[in-house]
Parts: sequence; C-alpha cells; structure tokens
Amino acid sequence: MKNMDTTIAQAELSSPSKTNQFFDDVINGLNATPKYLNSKYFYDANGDKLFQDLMNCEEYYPTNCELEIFSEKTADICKAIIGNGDAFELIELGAGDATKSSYLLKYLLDNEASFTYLPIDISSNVISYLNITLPVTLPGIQIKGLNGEYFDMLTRAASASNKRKVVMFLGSNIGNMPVHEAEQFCAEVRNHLSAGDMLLIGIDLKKNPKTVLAAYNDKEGITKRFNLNLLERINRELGGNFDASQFEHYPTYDPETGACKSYLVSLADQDVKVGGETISFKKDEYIFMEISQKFTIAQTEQMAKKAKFKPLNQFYDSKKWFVDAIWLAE
Ligand code: AVI
Repeated sequence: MKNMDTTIAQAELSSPSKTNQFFDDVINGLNATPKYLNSKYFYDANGDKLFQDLMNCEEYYPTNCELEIFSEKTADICKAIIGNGDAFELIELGAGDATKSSYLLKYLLDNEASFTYLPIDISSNVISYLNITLPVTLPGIQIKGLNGEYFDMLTRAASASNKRKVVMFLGSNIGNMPVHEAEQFCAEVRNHLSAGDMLLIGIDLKKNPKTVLAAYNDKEGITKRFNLNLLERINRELGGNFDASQFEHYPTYDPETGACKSYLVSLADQDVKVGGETISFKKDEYIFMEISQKFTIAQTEQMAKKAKFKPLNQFYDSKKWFVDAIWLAE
C-alpha cells in the first residue's frame, strides 16, 4: 500500500544522504522558473494517510477500477502470464502491501503455477512486512523481497536466475511521469528483460473530463491537503516556514493531451525560508506539483511499441476507465 510505502519513505529519509537529496530537489525546484516540486515526496507518513483517504473517497476512481480488474479477471490475467506453464518470476515494482497482486498470487498458488514472487520496494519496511505476512496469508508462496531502487533490483533479479520474468507495475504510477519519461521508463524496464518476458502495467485511461477532474478535486478537499502536505513536510523536515493557508490548490485537466496537473498558487507576495535559503513568491505565482497523465489505448500501445514490447492482452474494468495491459518483450 502507498500507505506503507510512505510511512517508510519518511523513515528512510532520515538518513543524511536522502535528506540532502530531498533538500537539493526542493531547492532546485523552487528556484526554477516555473517553480516545481517532485510528487514522489508527497508520501511521508501524513501523505501516506491522505493517499489512503483519497483511495476511499467517492471521486477517486482509479484504485477501485484496478481492484475490480484484479478481482474479476483474475483467472484470465493469470492464464495470460502463466503461458505455457514454465516456471517464472513474478516481479512487482513498488509492491506496497500487495493488495491487488494478492488476487493473482492466490490464484497462481491454487492452480499450482511454478513461480517465485519478487516484490521490489525502496522501503525495507515494506519488504520485511511482505516477507513476514505473505507466507502466513498465502501458505506455500515462494517470496524473495528485494529492497532497493527498481532498476538495481531488476538487474539483480535478472542475474540471479534465467527463468522467465513477469514484471508488474500497477496503480497507474506510470502516469506520474511526463510522457517522455514514462516512455524512457518502459524502455528501461524492457532493457532489463529478455525476449519472452512480460510487463503487466496498470494505466488510467482518458474518460469524461469532469470525471477525471473531480478525482483530483474531491469535495472533501483531501487532494488539496495531499498537495499542501508537501509544504508542511518541507517545514517539518527541512526547517521550512511555509504558511499553507497562503497557497491555493489548483487542479487542471486537459482532455486533449490527457494531462491532469496539480498546482499550488501563492495567494500573496511572500518570502519563504527553507533551510538557509529564501524563496520569493509573487502573488498568483504557482508551484507545479504533480502530473497524472491519462492515455488512450492507442497511446498505451504506442508506448509499448516504442519500448520494444508487443501489446498482448488488455483487461478493463466494467466502465473501461482503467486498463491492466500485458506487454510481451520481443
Ligand atoms: C499514485 N498516483 C498514481 C496517484 C495519481 O492518481 O496520480 C497519486 C494521486 N495524486 C492525487 N491523487 C492521487
């Protein structure tokens, strides 16, 4: 769960090098024109809790759509990844609490598929949690959690065995990268795989623009707090003095490009201190906070092909708002 990821993110940021990286990224982003912050820093313990609340709020549809796919299409997804029945490694990038993948893991175990589950997470807490809990909830599972950066761990997984690999990257996390970065990310995953390996990727699709915008502009104001929390996190961890009440959350969705973007807009001319640095804001100046890109199916297929994957299967929720696609490494 993102919840766990982020509780974790905070614990792990307490190491000096990670705190310095956080500080450097914040200062670089706030000194840039236009100003930006990296949404990967949303997930401290508070951000984690807020994301959990978001996933339960009425307007935020992606989590429920993907859960529906994993719970209703379990057999079809598993058949596609089992293929001819050879032993394989099921690798999950950013596994969190493995709620969605547990549907697949249970089906694979019940059907005596020969596989090892390798969750990869930047958080050692997540990995310890999965190593301990999954053998209890899913008896018989072979699990080897890998704690570290995605691509370092993929390299390690690839060199540890020559079994076929099925990589999962769920939750439309791919949408939190600008399109060119998302394409590079998919190409990098492909570079770590061999022909015949697979990527199972969860992607949020273009839909009625009002539905998308509402998901990032919920009535309860959770998304707003989720964004403002990053300013508060900078105060807590980097000695900042942001006054969150002097910033307004401004979400946008462009149905033409599929880019859903969040900004924080300064309500006044103001100076903010972060560590020893002073950052000046003009009234109405904005900080770009996050992109949550939405795709057409044609765009997902184009992304697959650019990264040298062949799109094999597409599994949709009943509203066709979200897709979990299987791409074959050629
Ligand atoms: C984690 N990620 C896919 C979420 C999204 O939909 O972009 C993060 C989020 N931001 C605002 N609401 C949810």
